[in-house]
Amino acid sequence: MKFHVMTLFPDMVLDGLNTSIIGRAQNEKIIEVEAIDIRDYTRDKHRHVDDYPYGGGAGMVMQAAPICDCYDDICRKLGKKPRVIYMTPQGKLFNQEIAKELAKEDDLVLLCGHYEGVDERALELLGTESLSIGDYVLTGGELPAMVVIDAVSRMVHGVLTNDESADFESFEDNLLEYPQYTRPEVYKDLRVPEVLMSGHHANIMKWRREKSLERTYERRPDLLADANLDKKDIKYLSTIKSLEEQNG
Ligand code: 4F9
Repeated sequence: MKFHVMTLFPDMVLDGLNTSIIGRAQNEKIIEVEAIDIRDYTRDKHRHVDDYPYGGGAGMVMQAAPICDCYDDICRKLGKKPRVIYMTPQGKLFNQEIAKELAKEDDLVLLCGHYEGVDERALELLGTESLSIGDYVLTGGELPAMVVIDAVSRMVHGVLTNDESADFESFEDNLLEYPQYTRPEVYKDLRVPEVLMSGHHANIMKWRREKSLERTYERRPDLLADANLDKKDIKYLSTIKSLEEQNG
């Protein structure tokens, strides 16, 4: 899978994705990240990519032409028109389900804005979809694009090794991850939970499931509405709830 990132700061994007698992996946050619400098597509002799907003107001707006020309060049080289995703707080909230869905694409274009935004006509002409990574404003779309690339890449077959497998993780059943422990057995008087030392696989699985349910209930109860729960899970949750009611 190839990501084509349209940005004013190509080094920021490349530098942030060349380490660890995503760096390895690029070395192994399982994924590719290309960062294209929108400034290379300006026809202005001063290489301007932004201008004052019509109607007045603070800040600058990225012009449509360099963005559209940049996208046309990507399409010409690929011989097709890949989906374009514009990173904006006004977009649909990114989540694991969207990451999985995007991982099916062969090519994906990510548009990173700066300043006060992008001329609306560029978004219209490119038929962009919009994604937000959360309700906050950043200085540009590069970090959100990197977040999306990371989350999508790890859903691409071959990016994670067996050890790193995506199966038993947070959000798989729409539940939070259970707590993890490693050596030593006692650290600053804190013991590893006994069941994890027992070697009893079925008990360990049961304990982990219950911890996941407990955590999700306490920290992210909103997730439970869409969680994959069986009868035992529902029963366990109801015992947590009644314990809570008893203790006030
Ligand atoms: C994009 C914030 C996506 C959150 C882009 C400034 C952004 C953002 N999610 N903030 N430019």
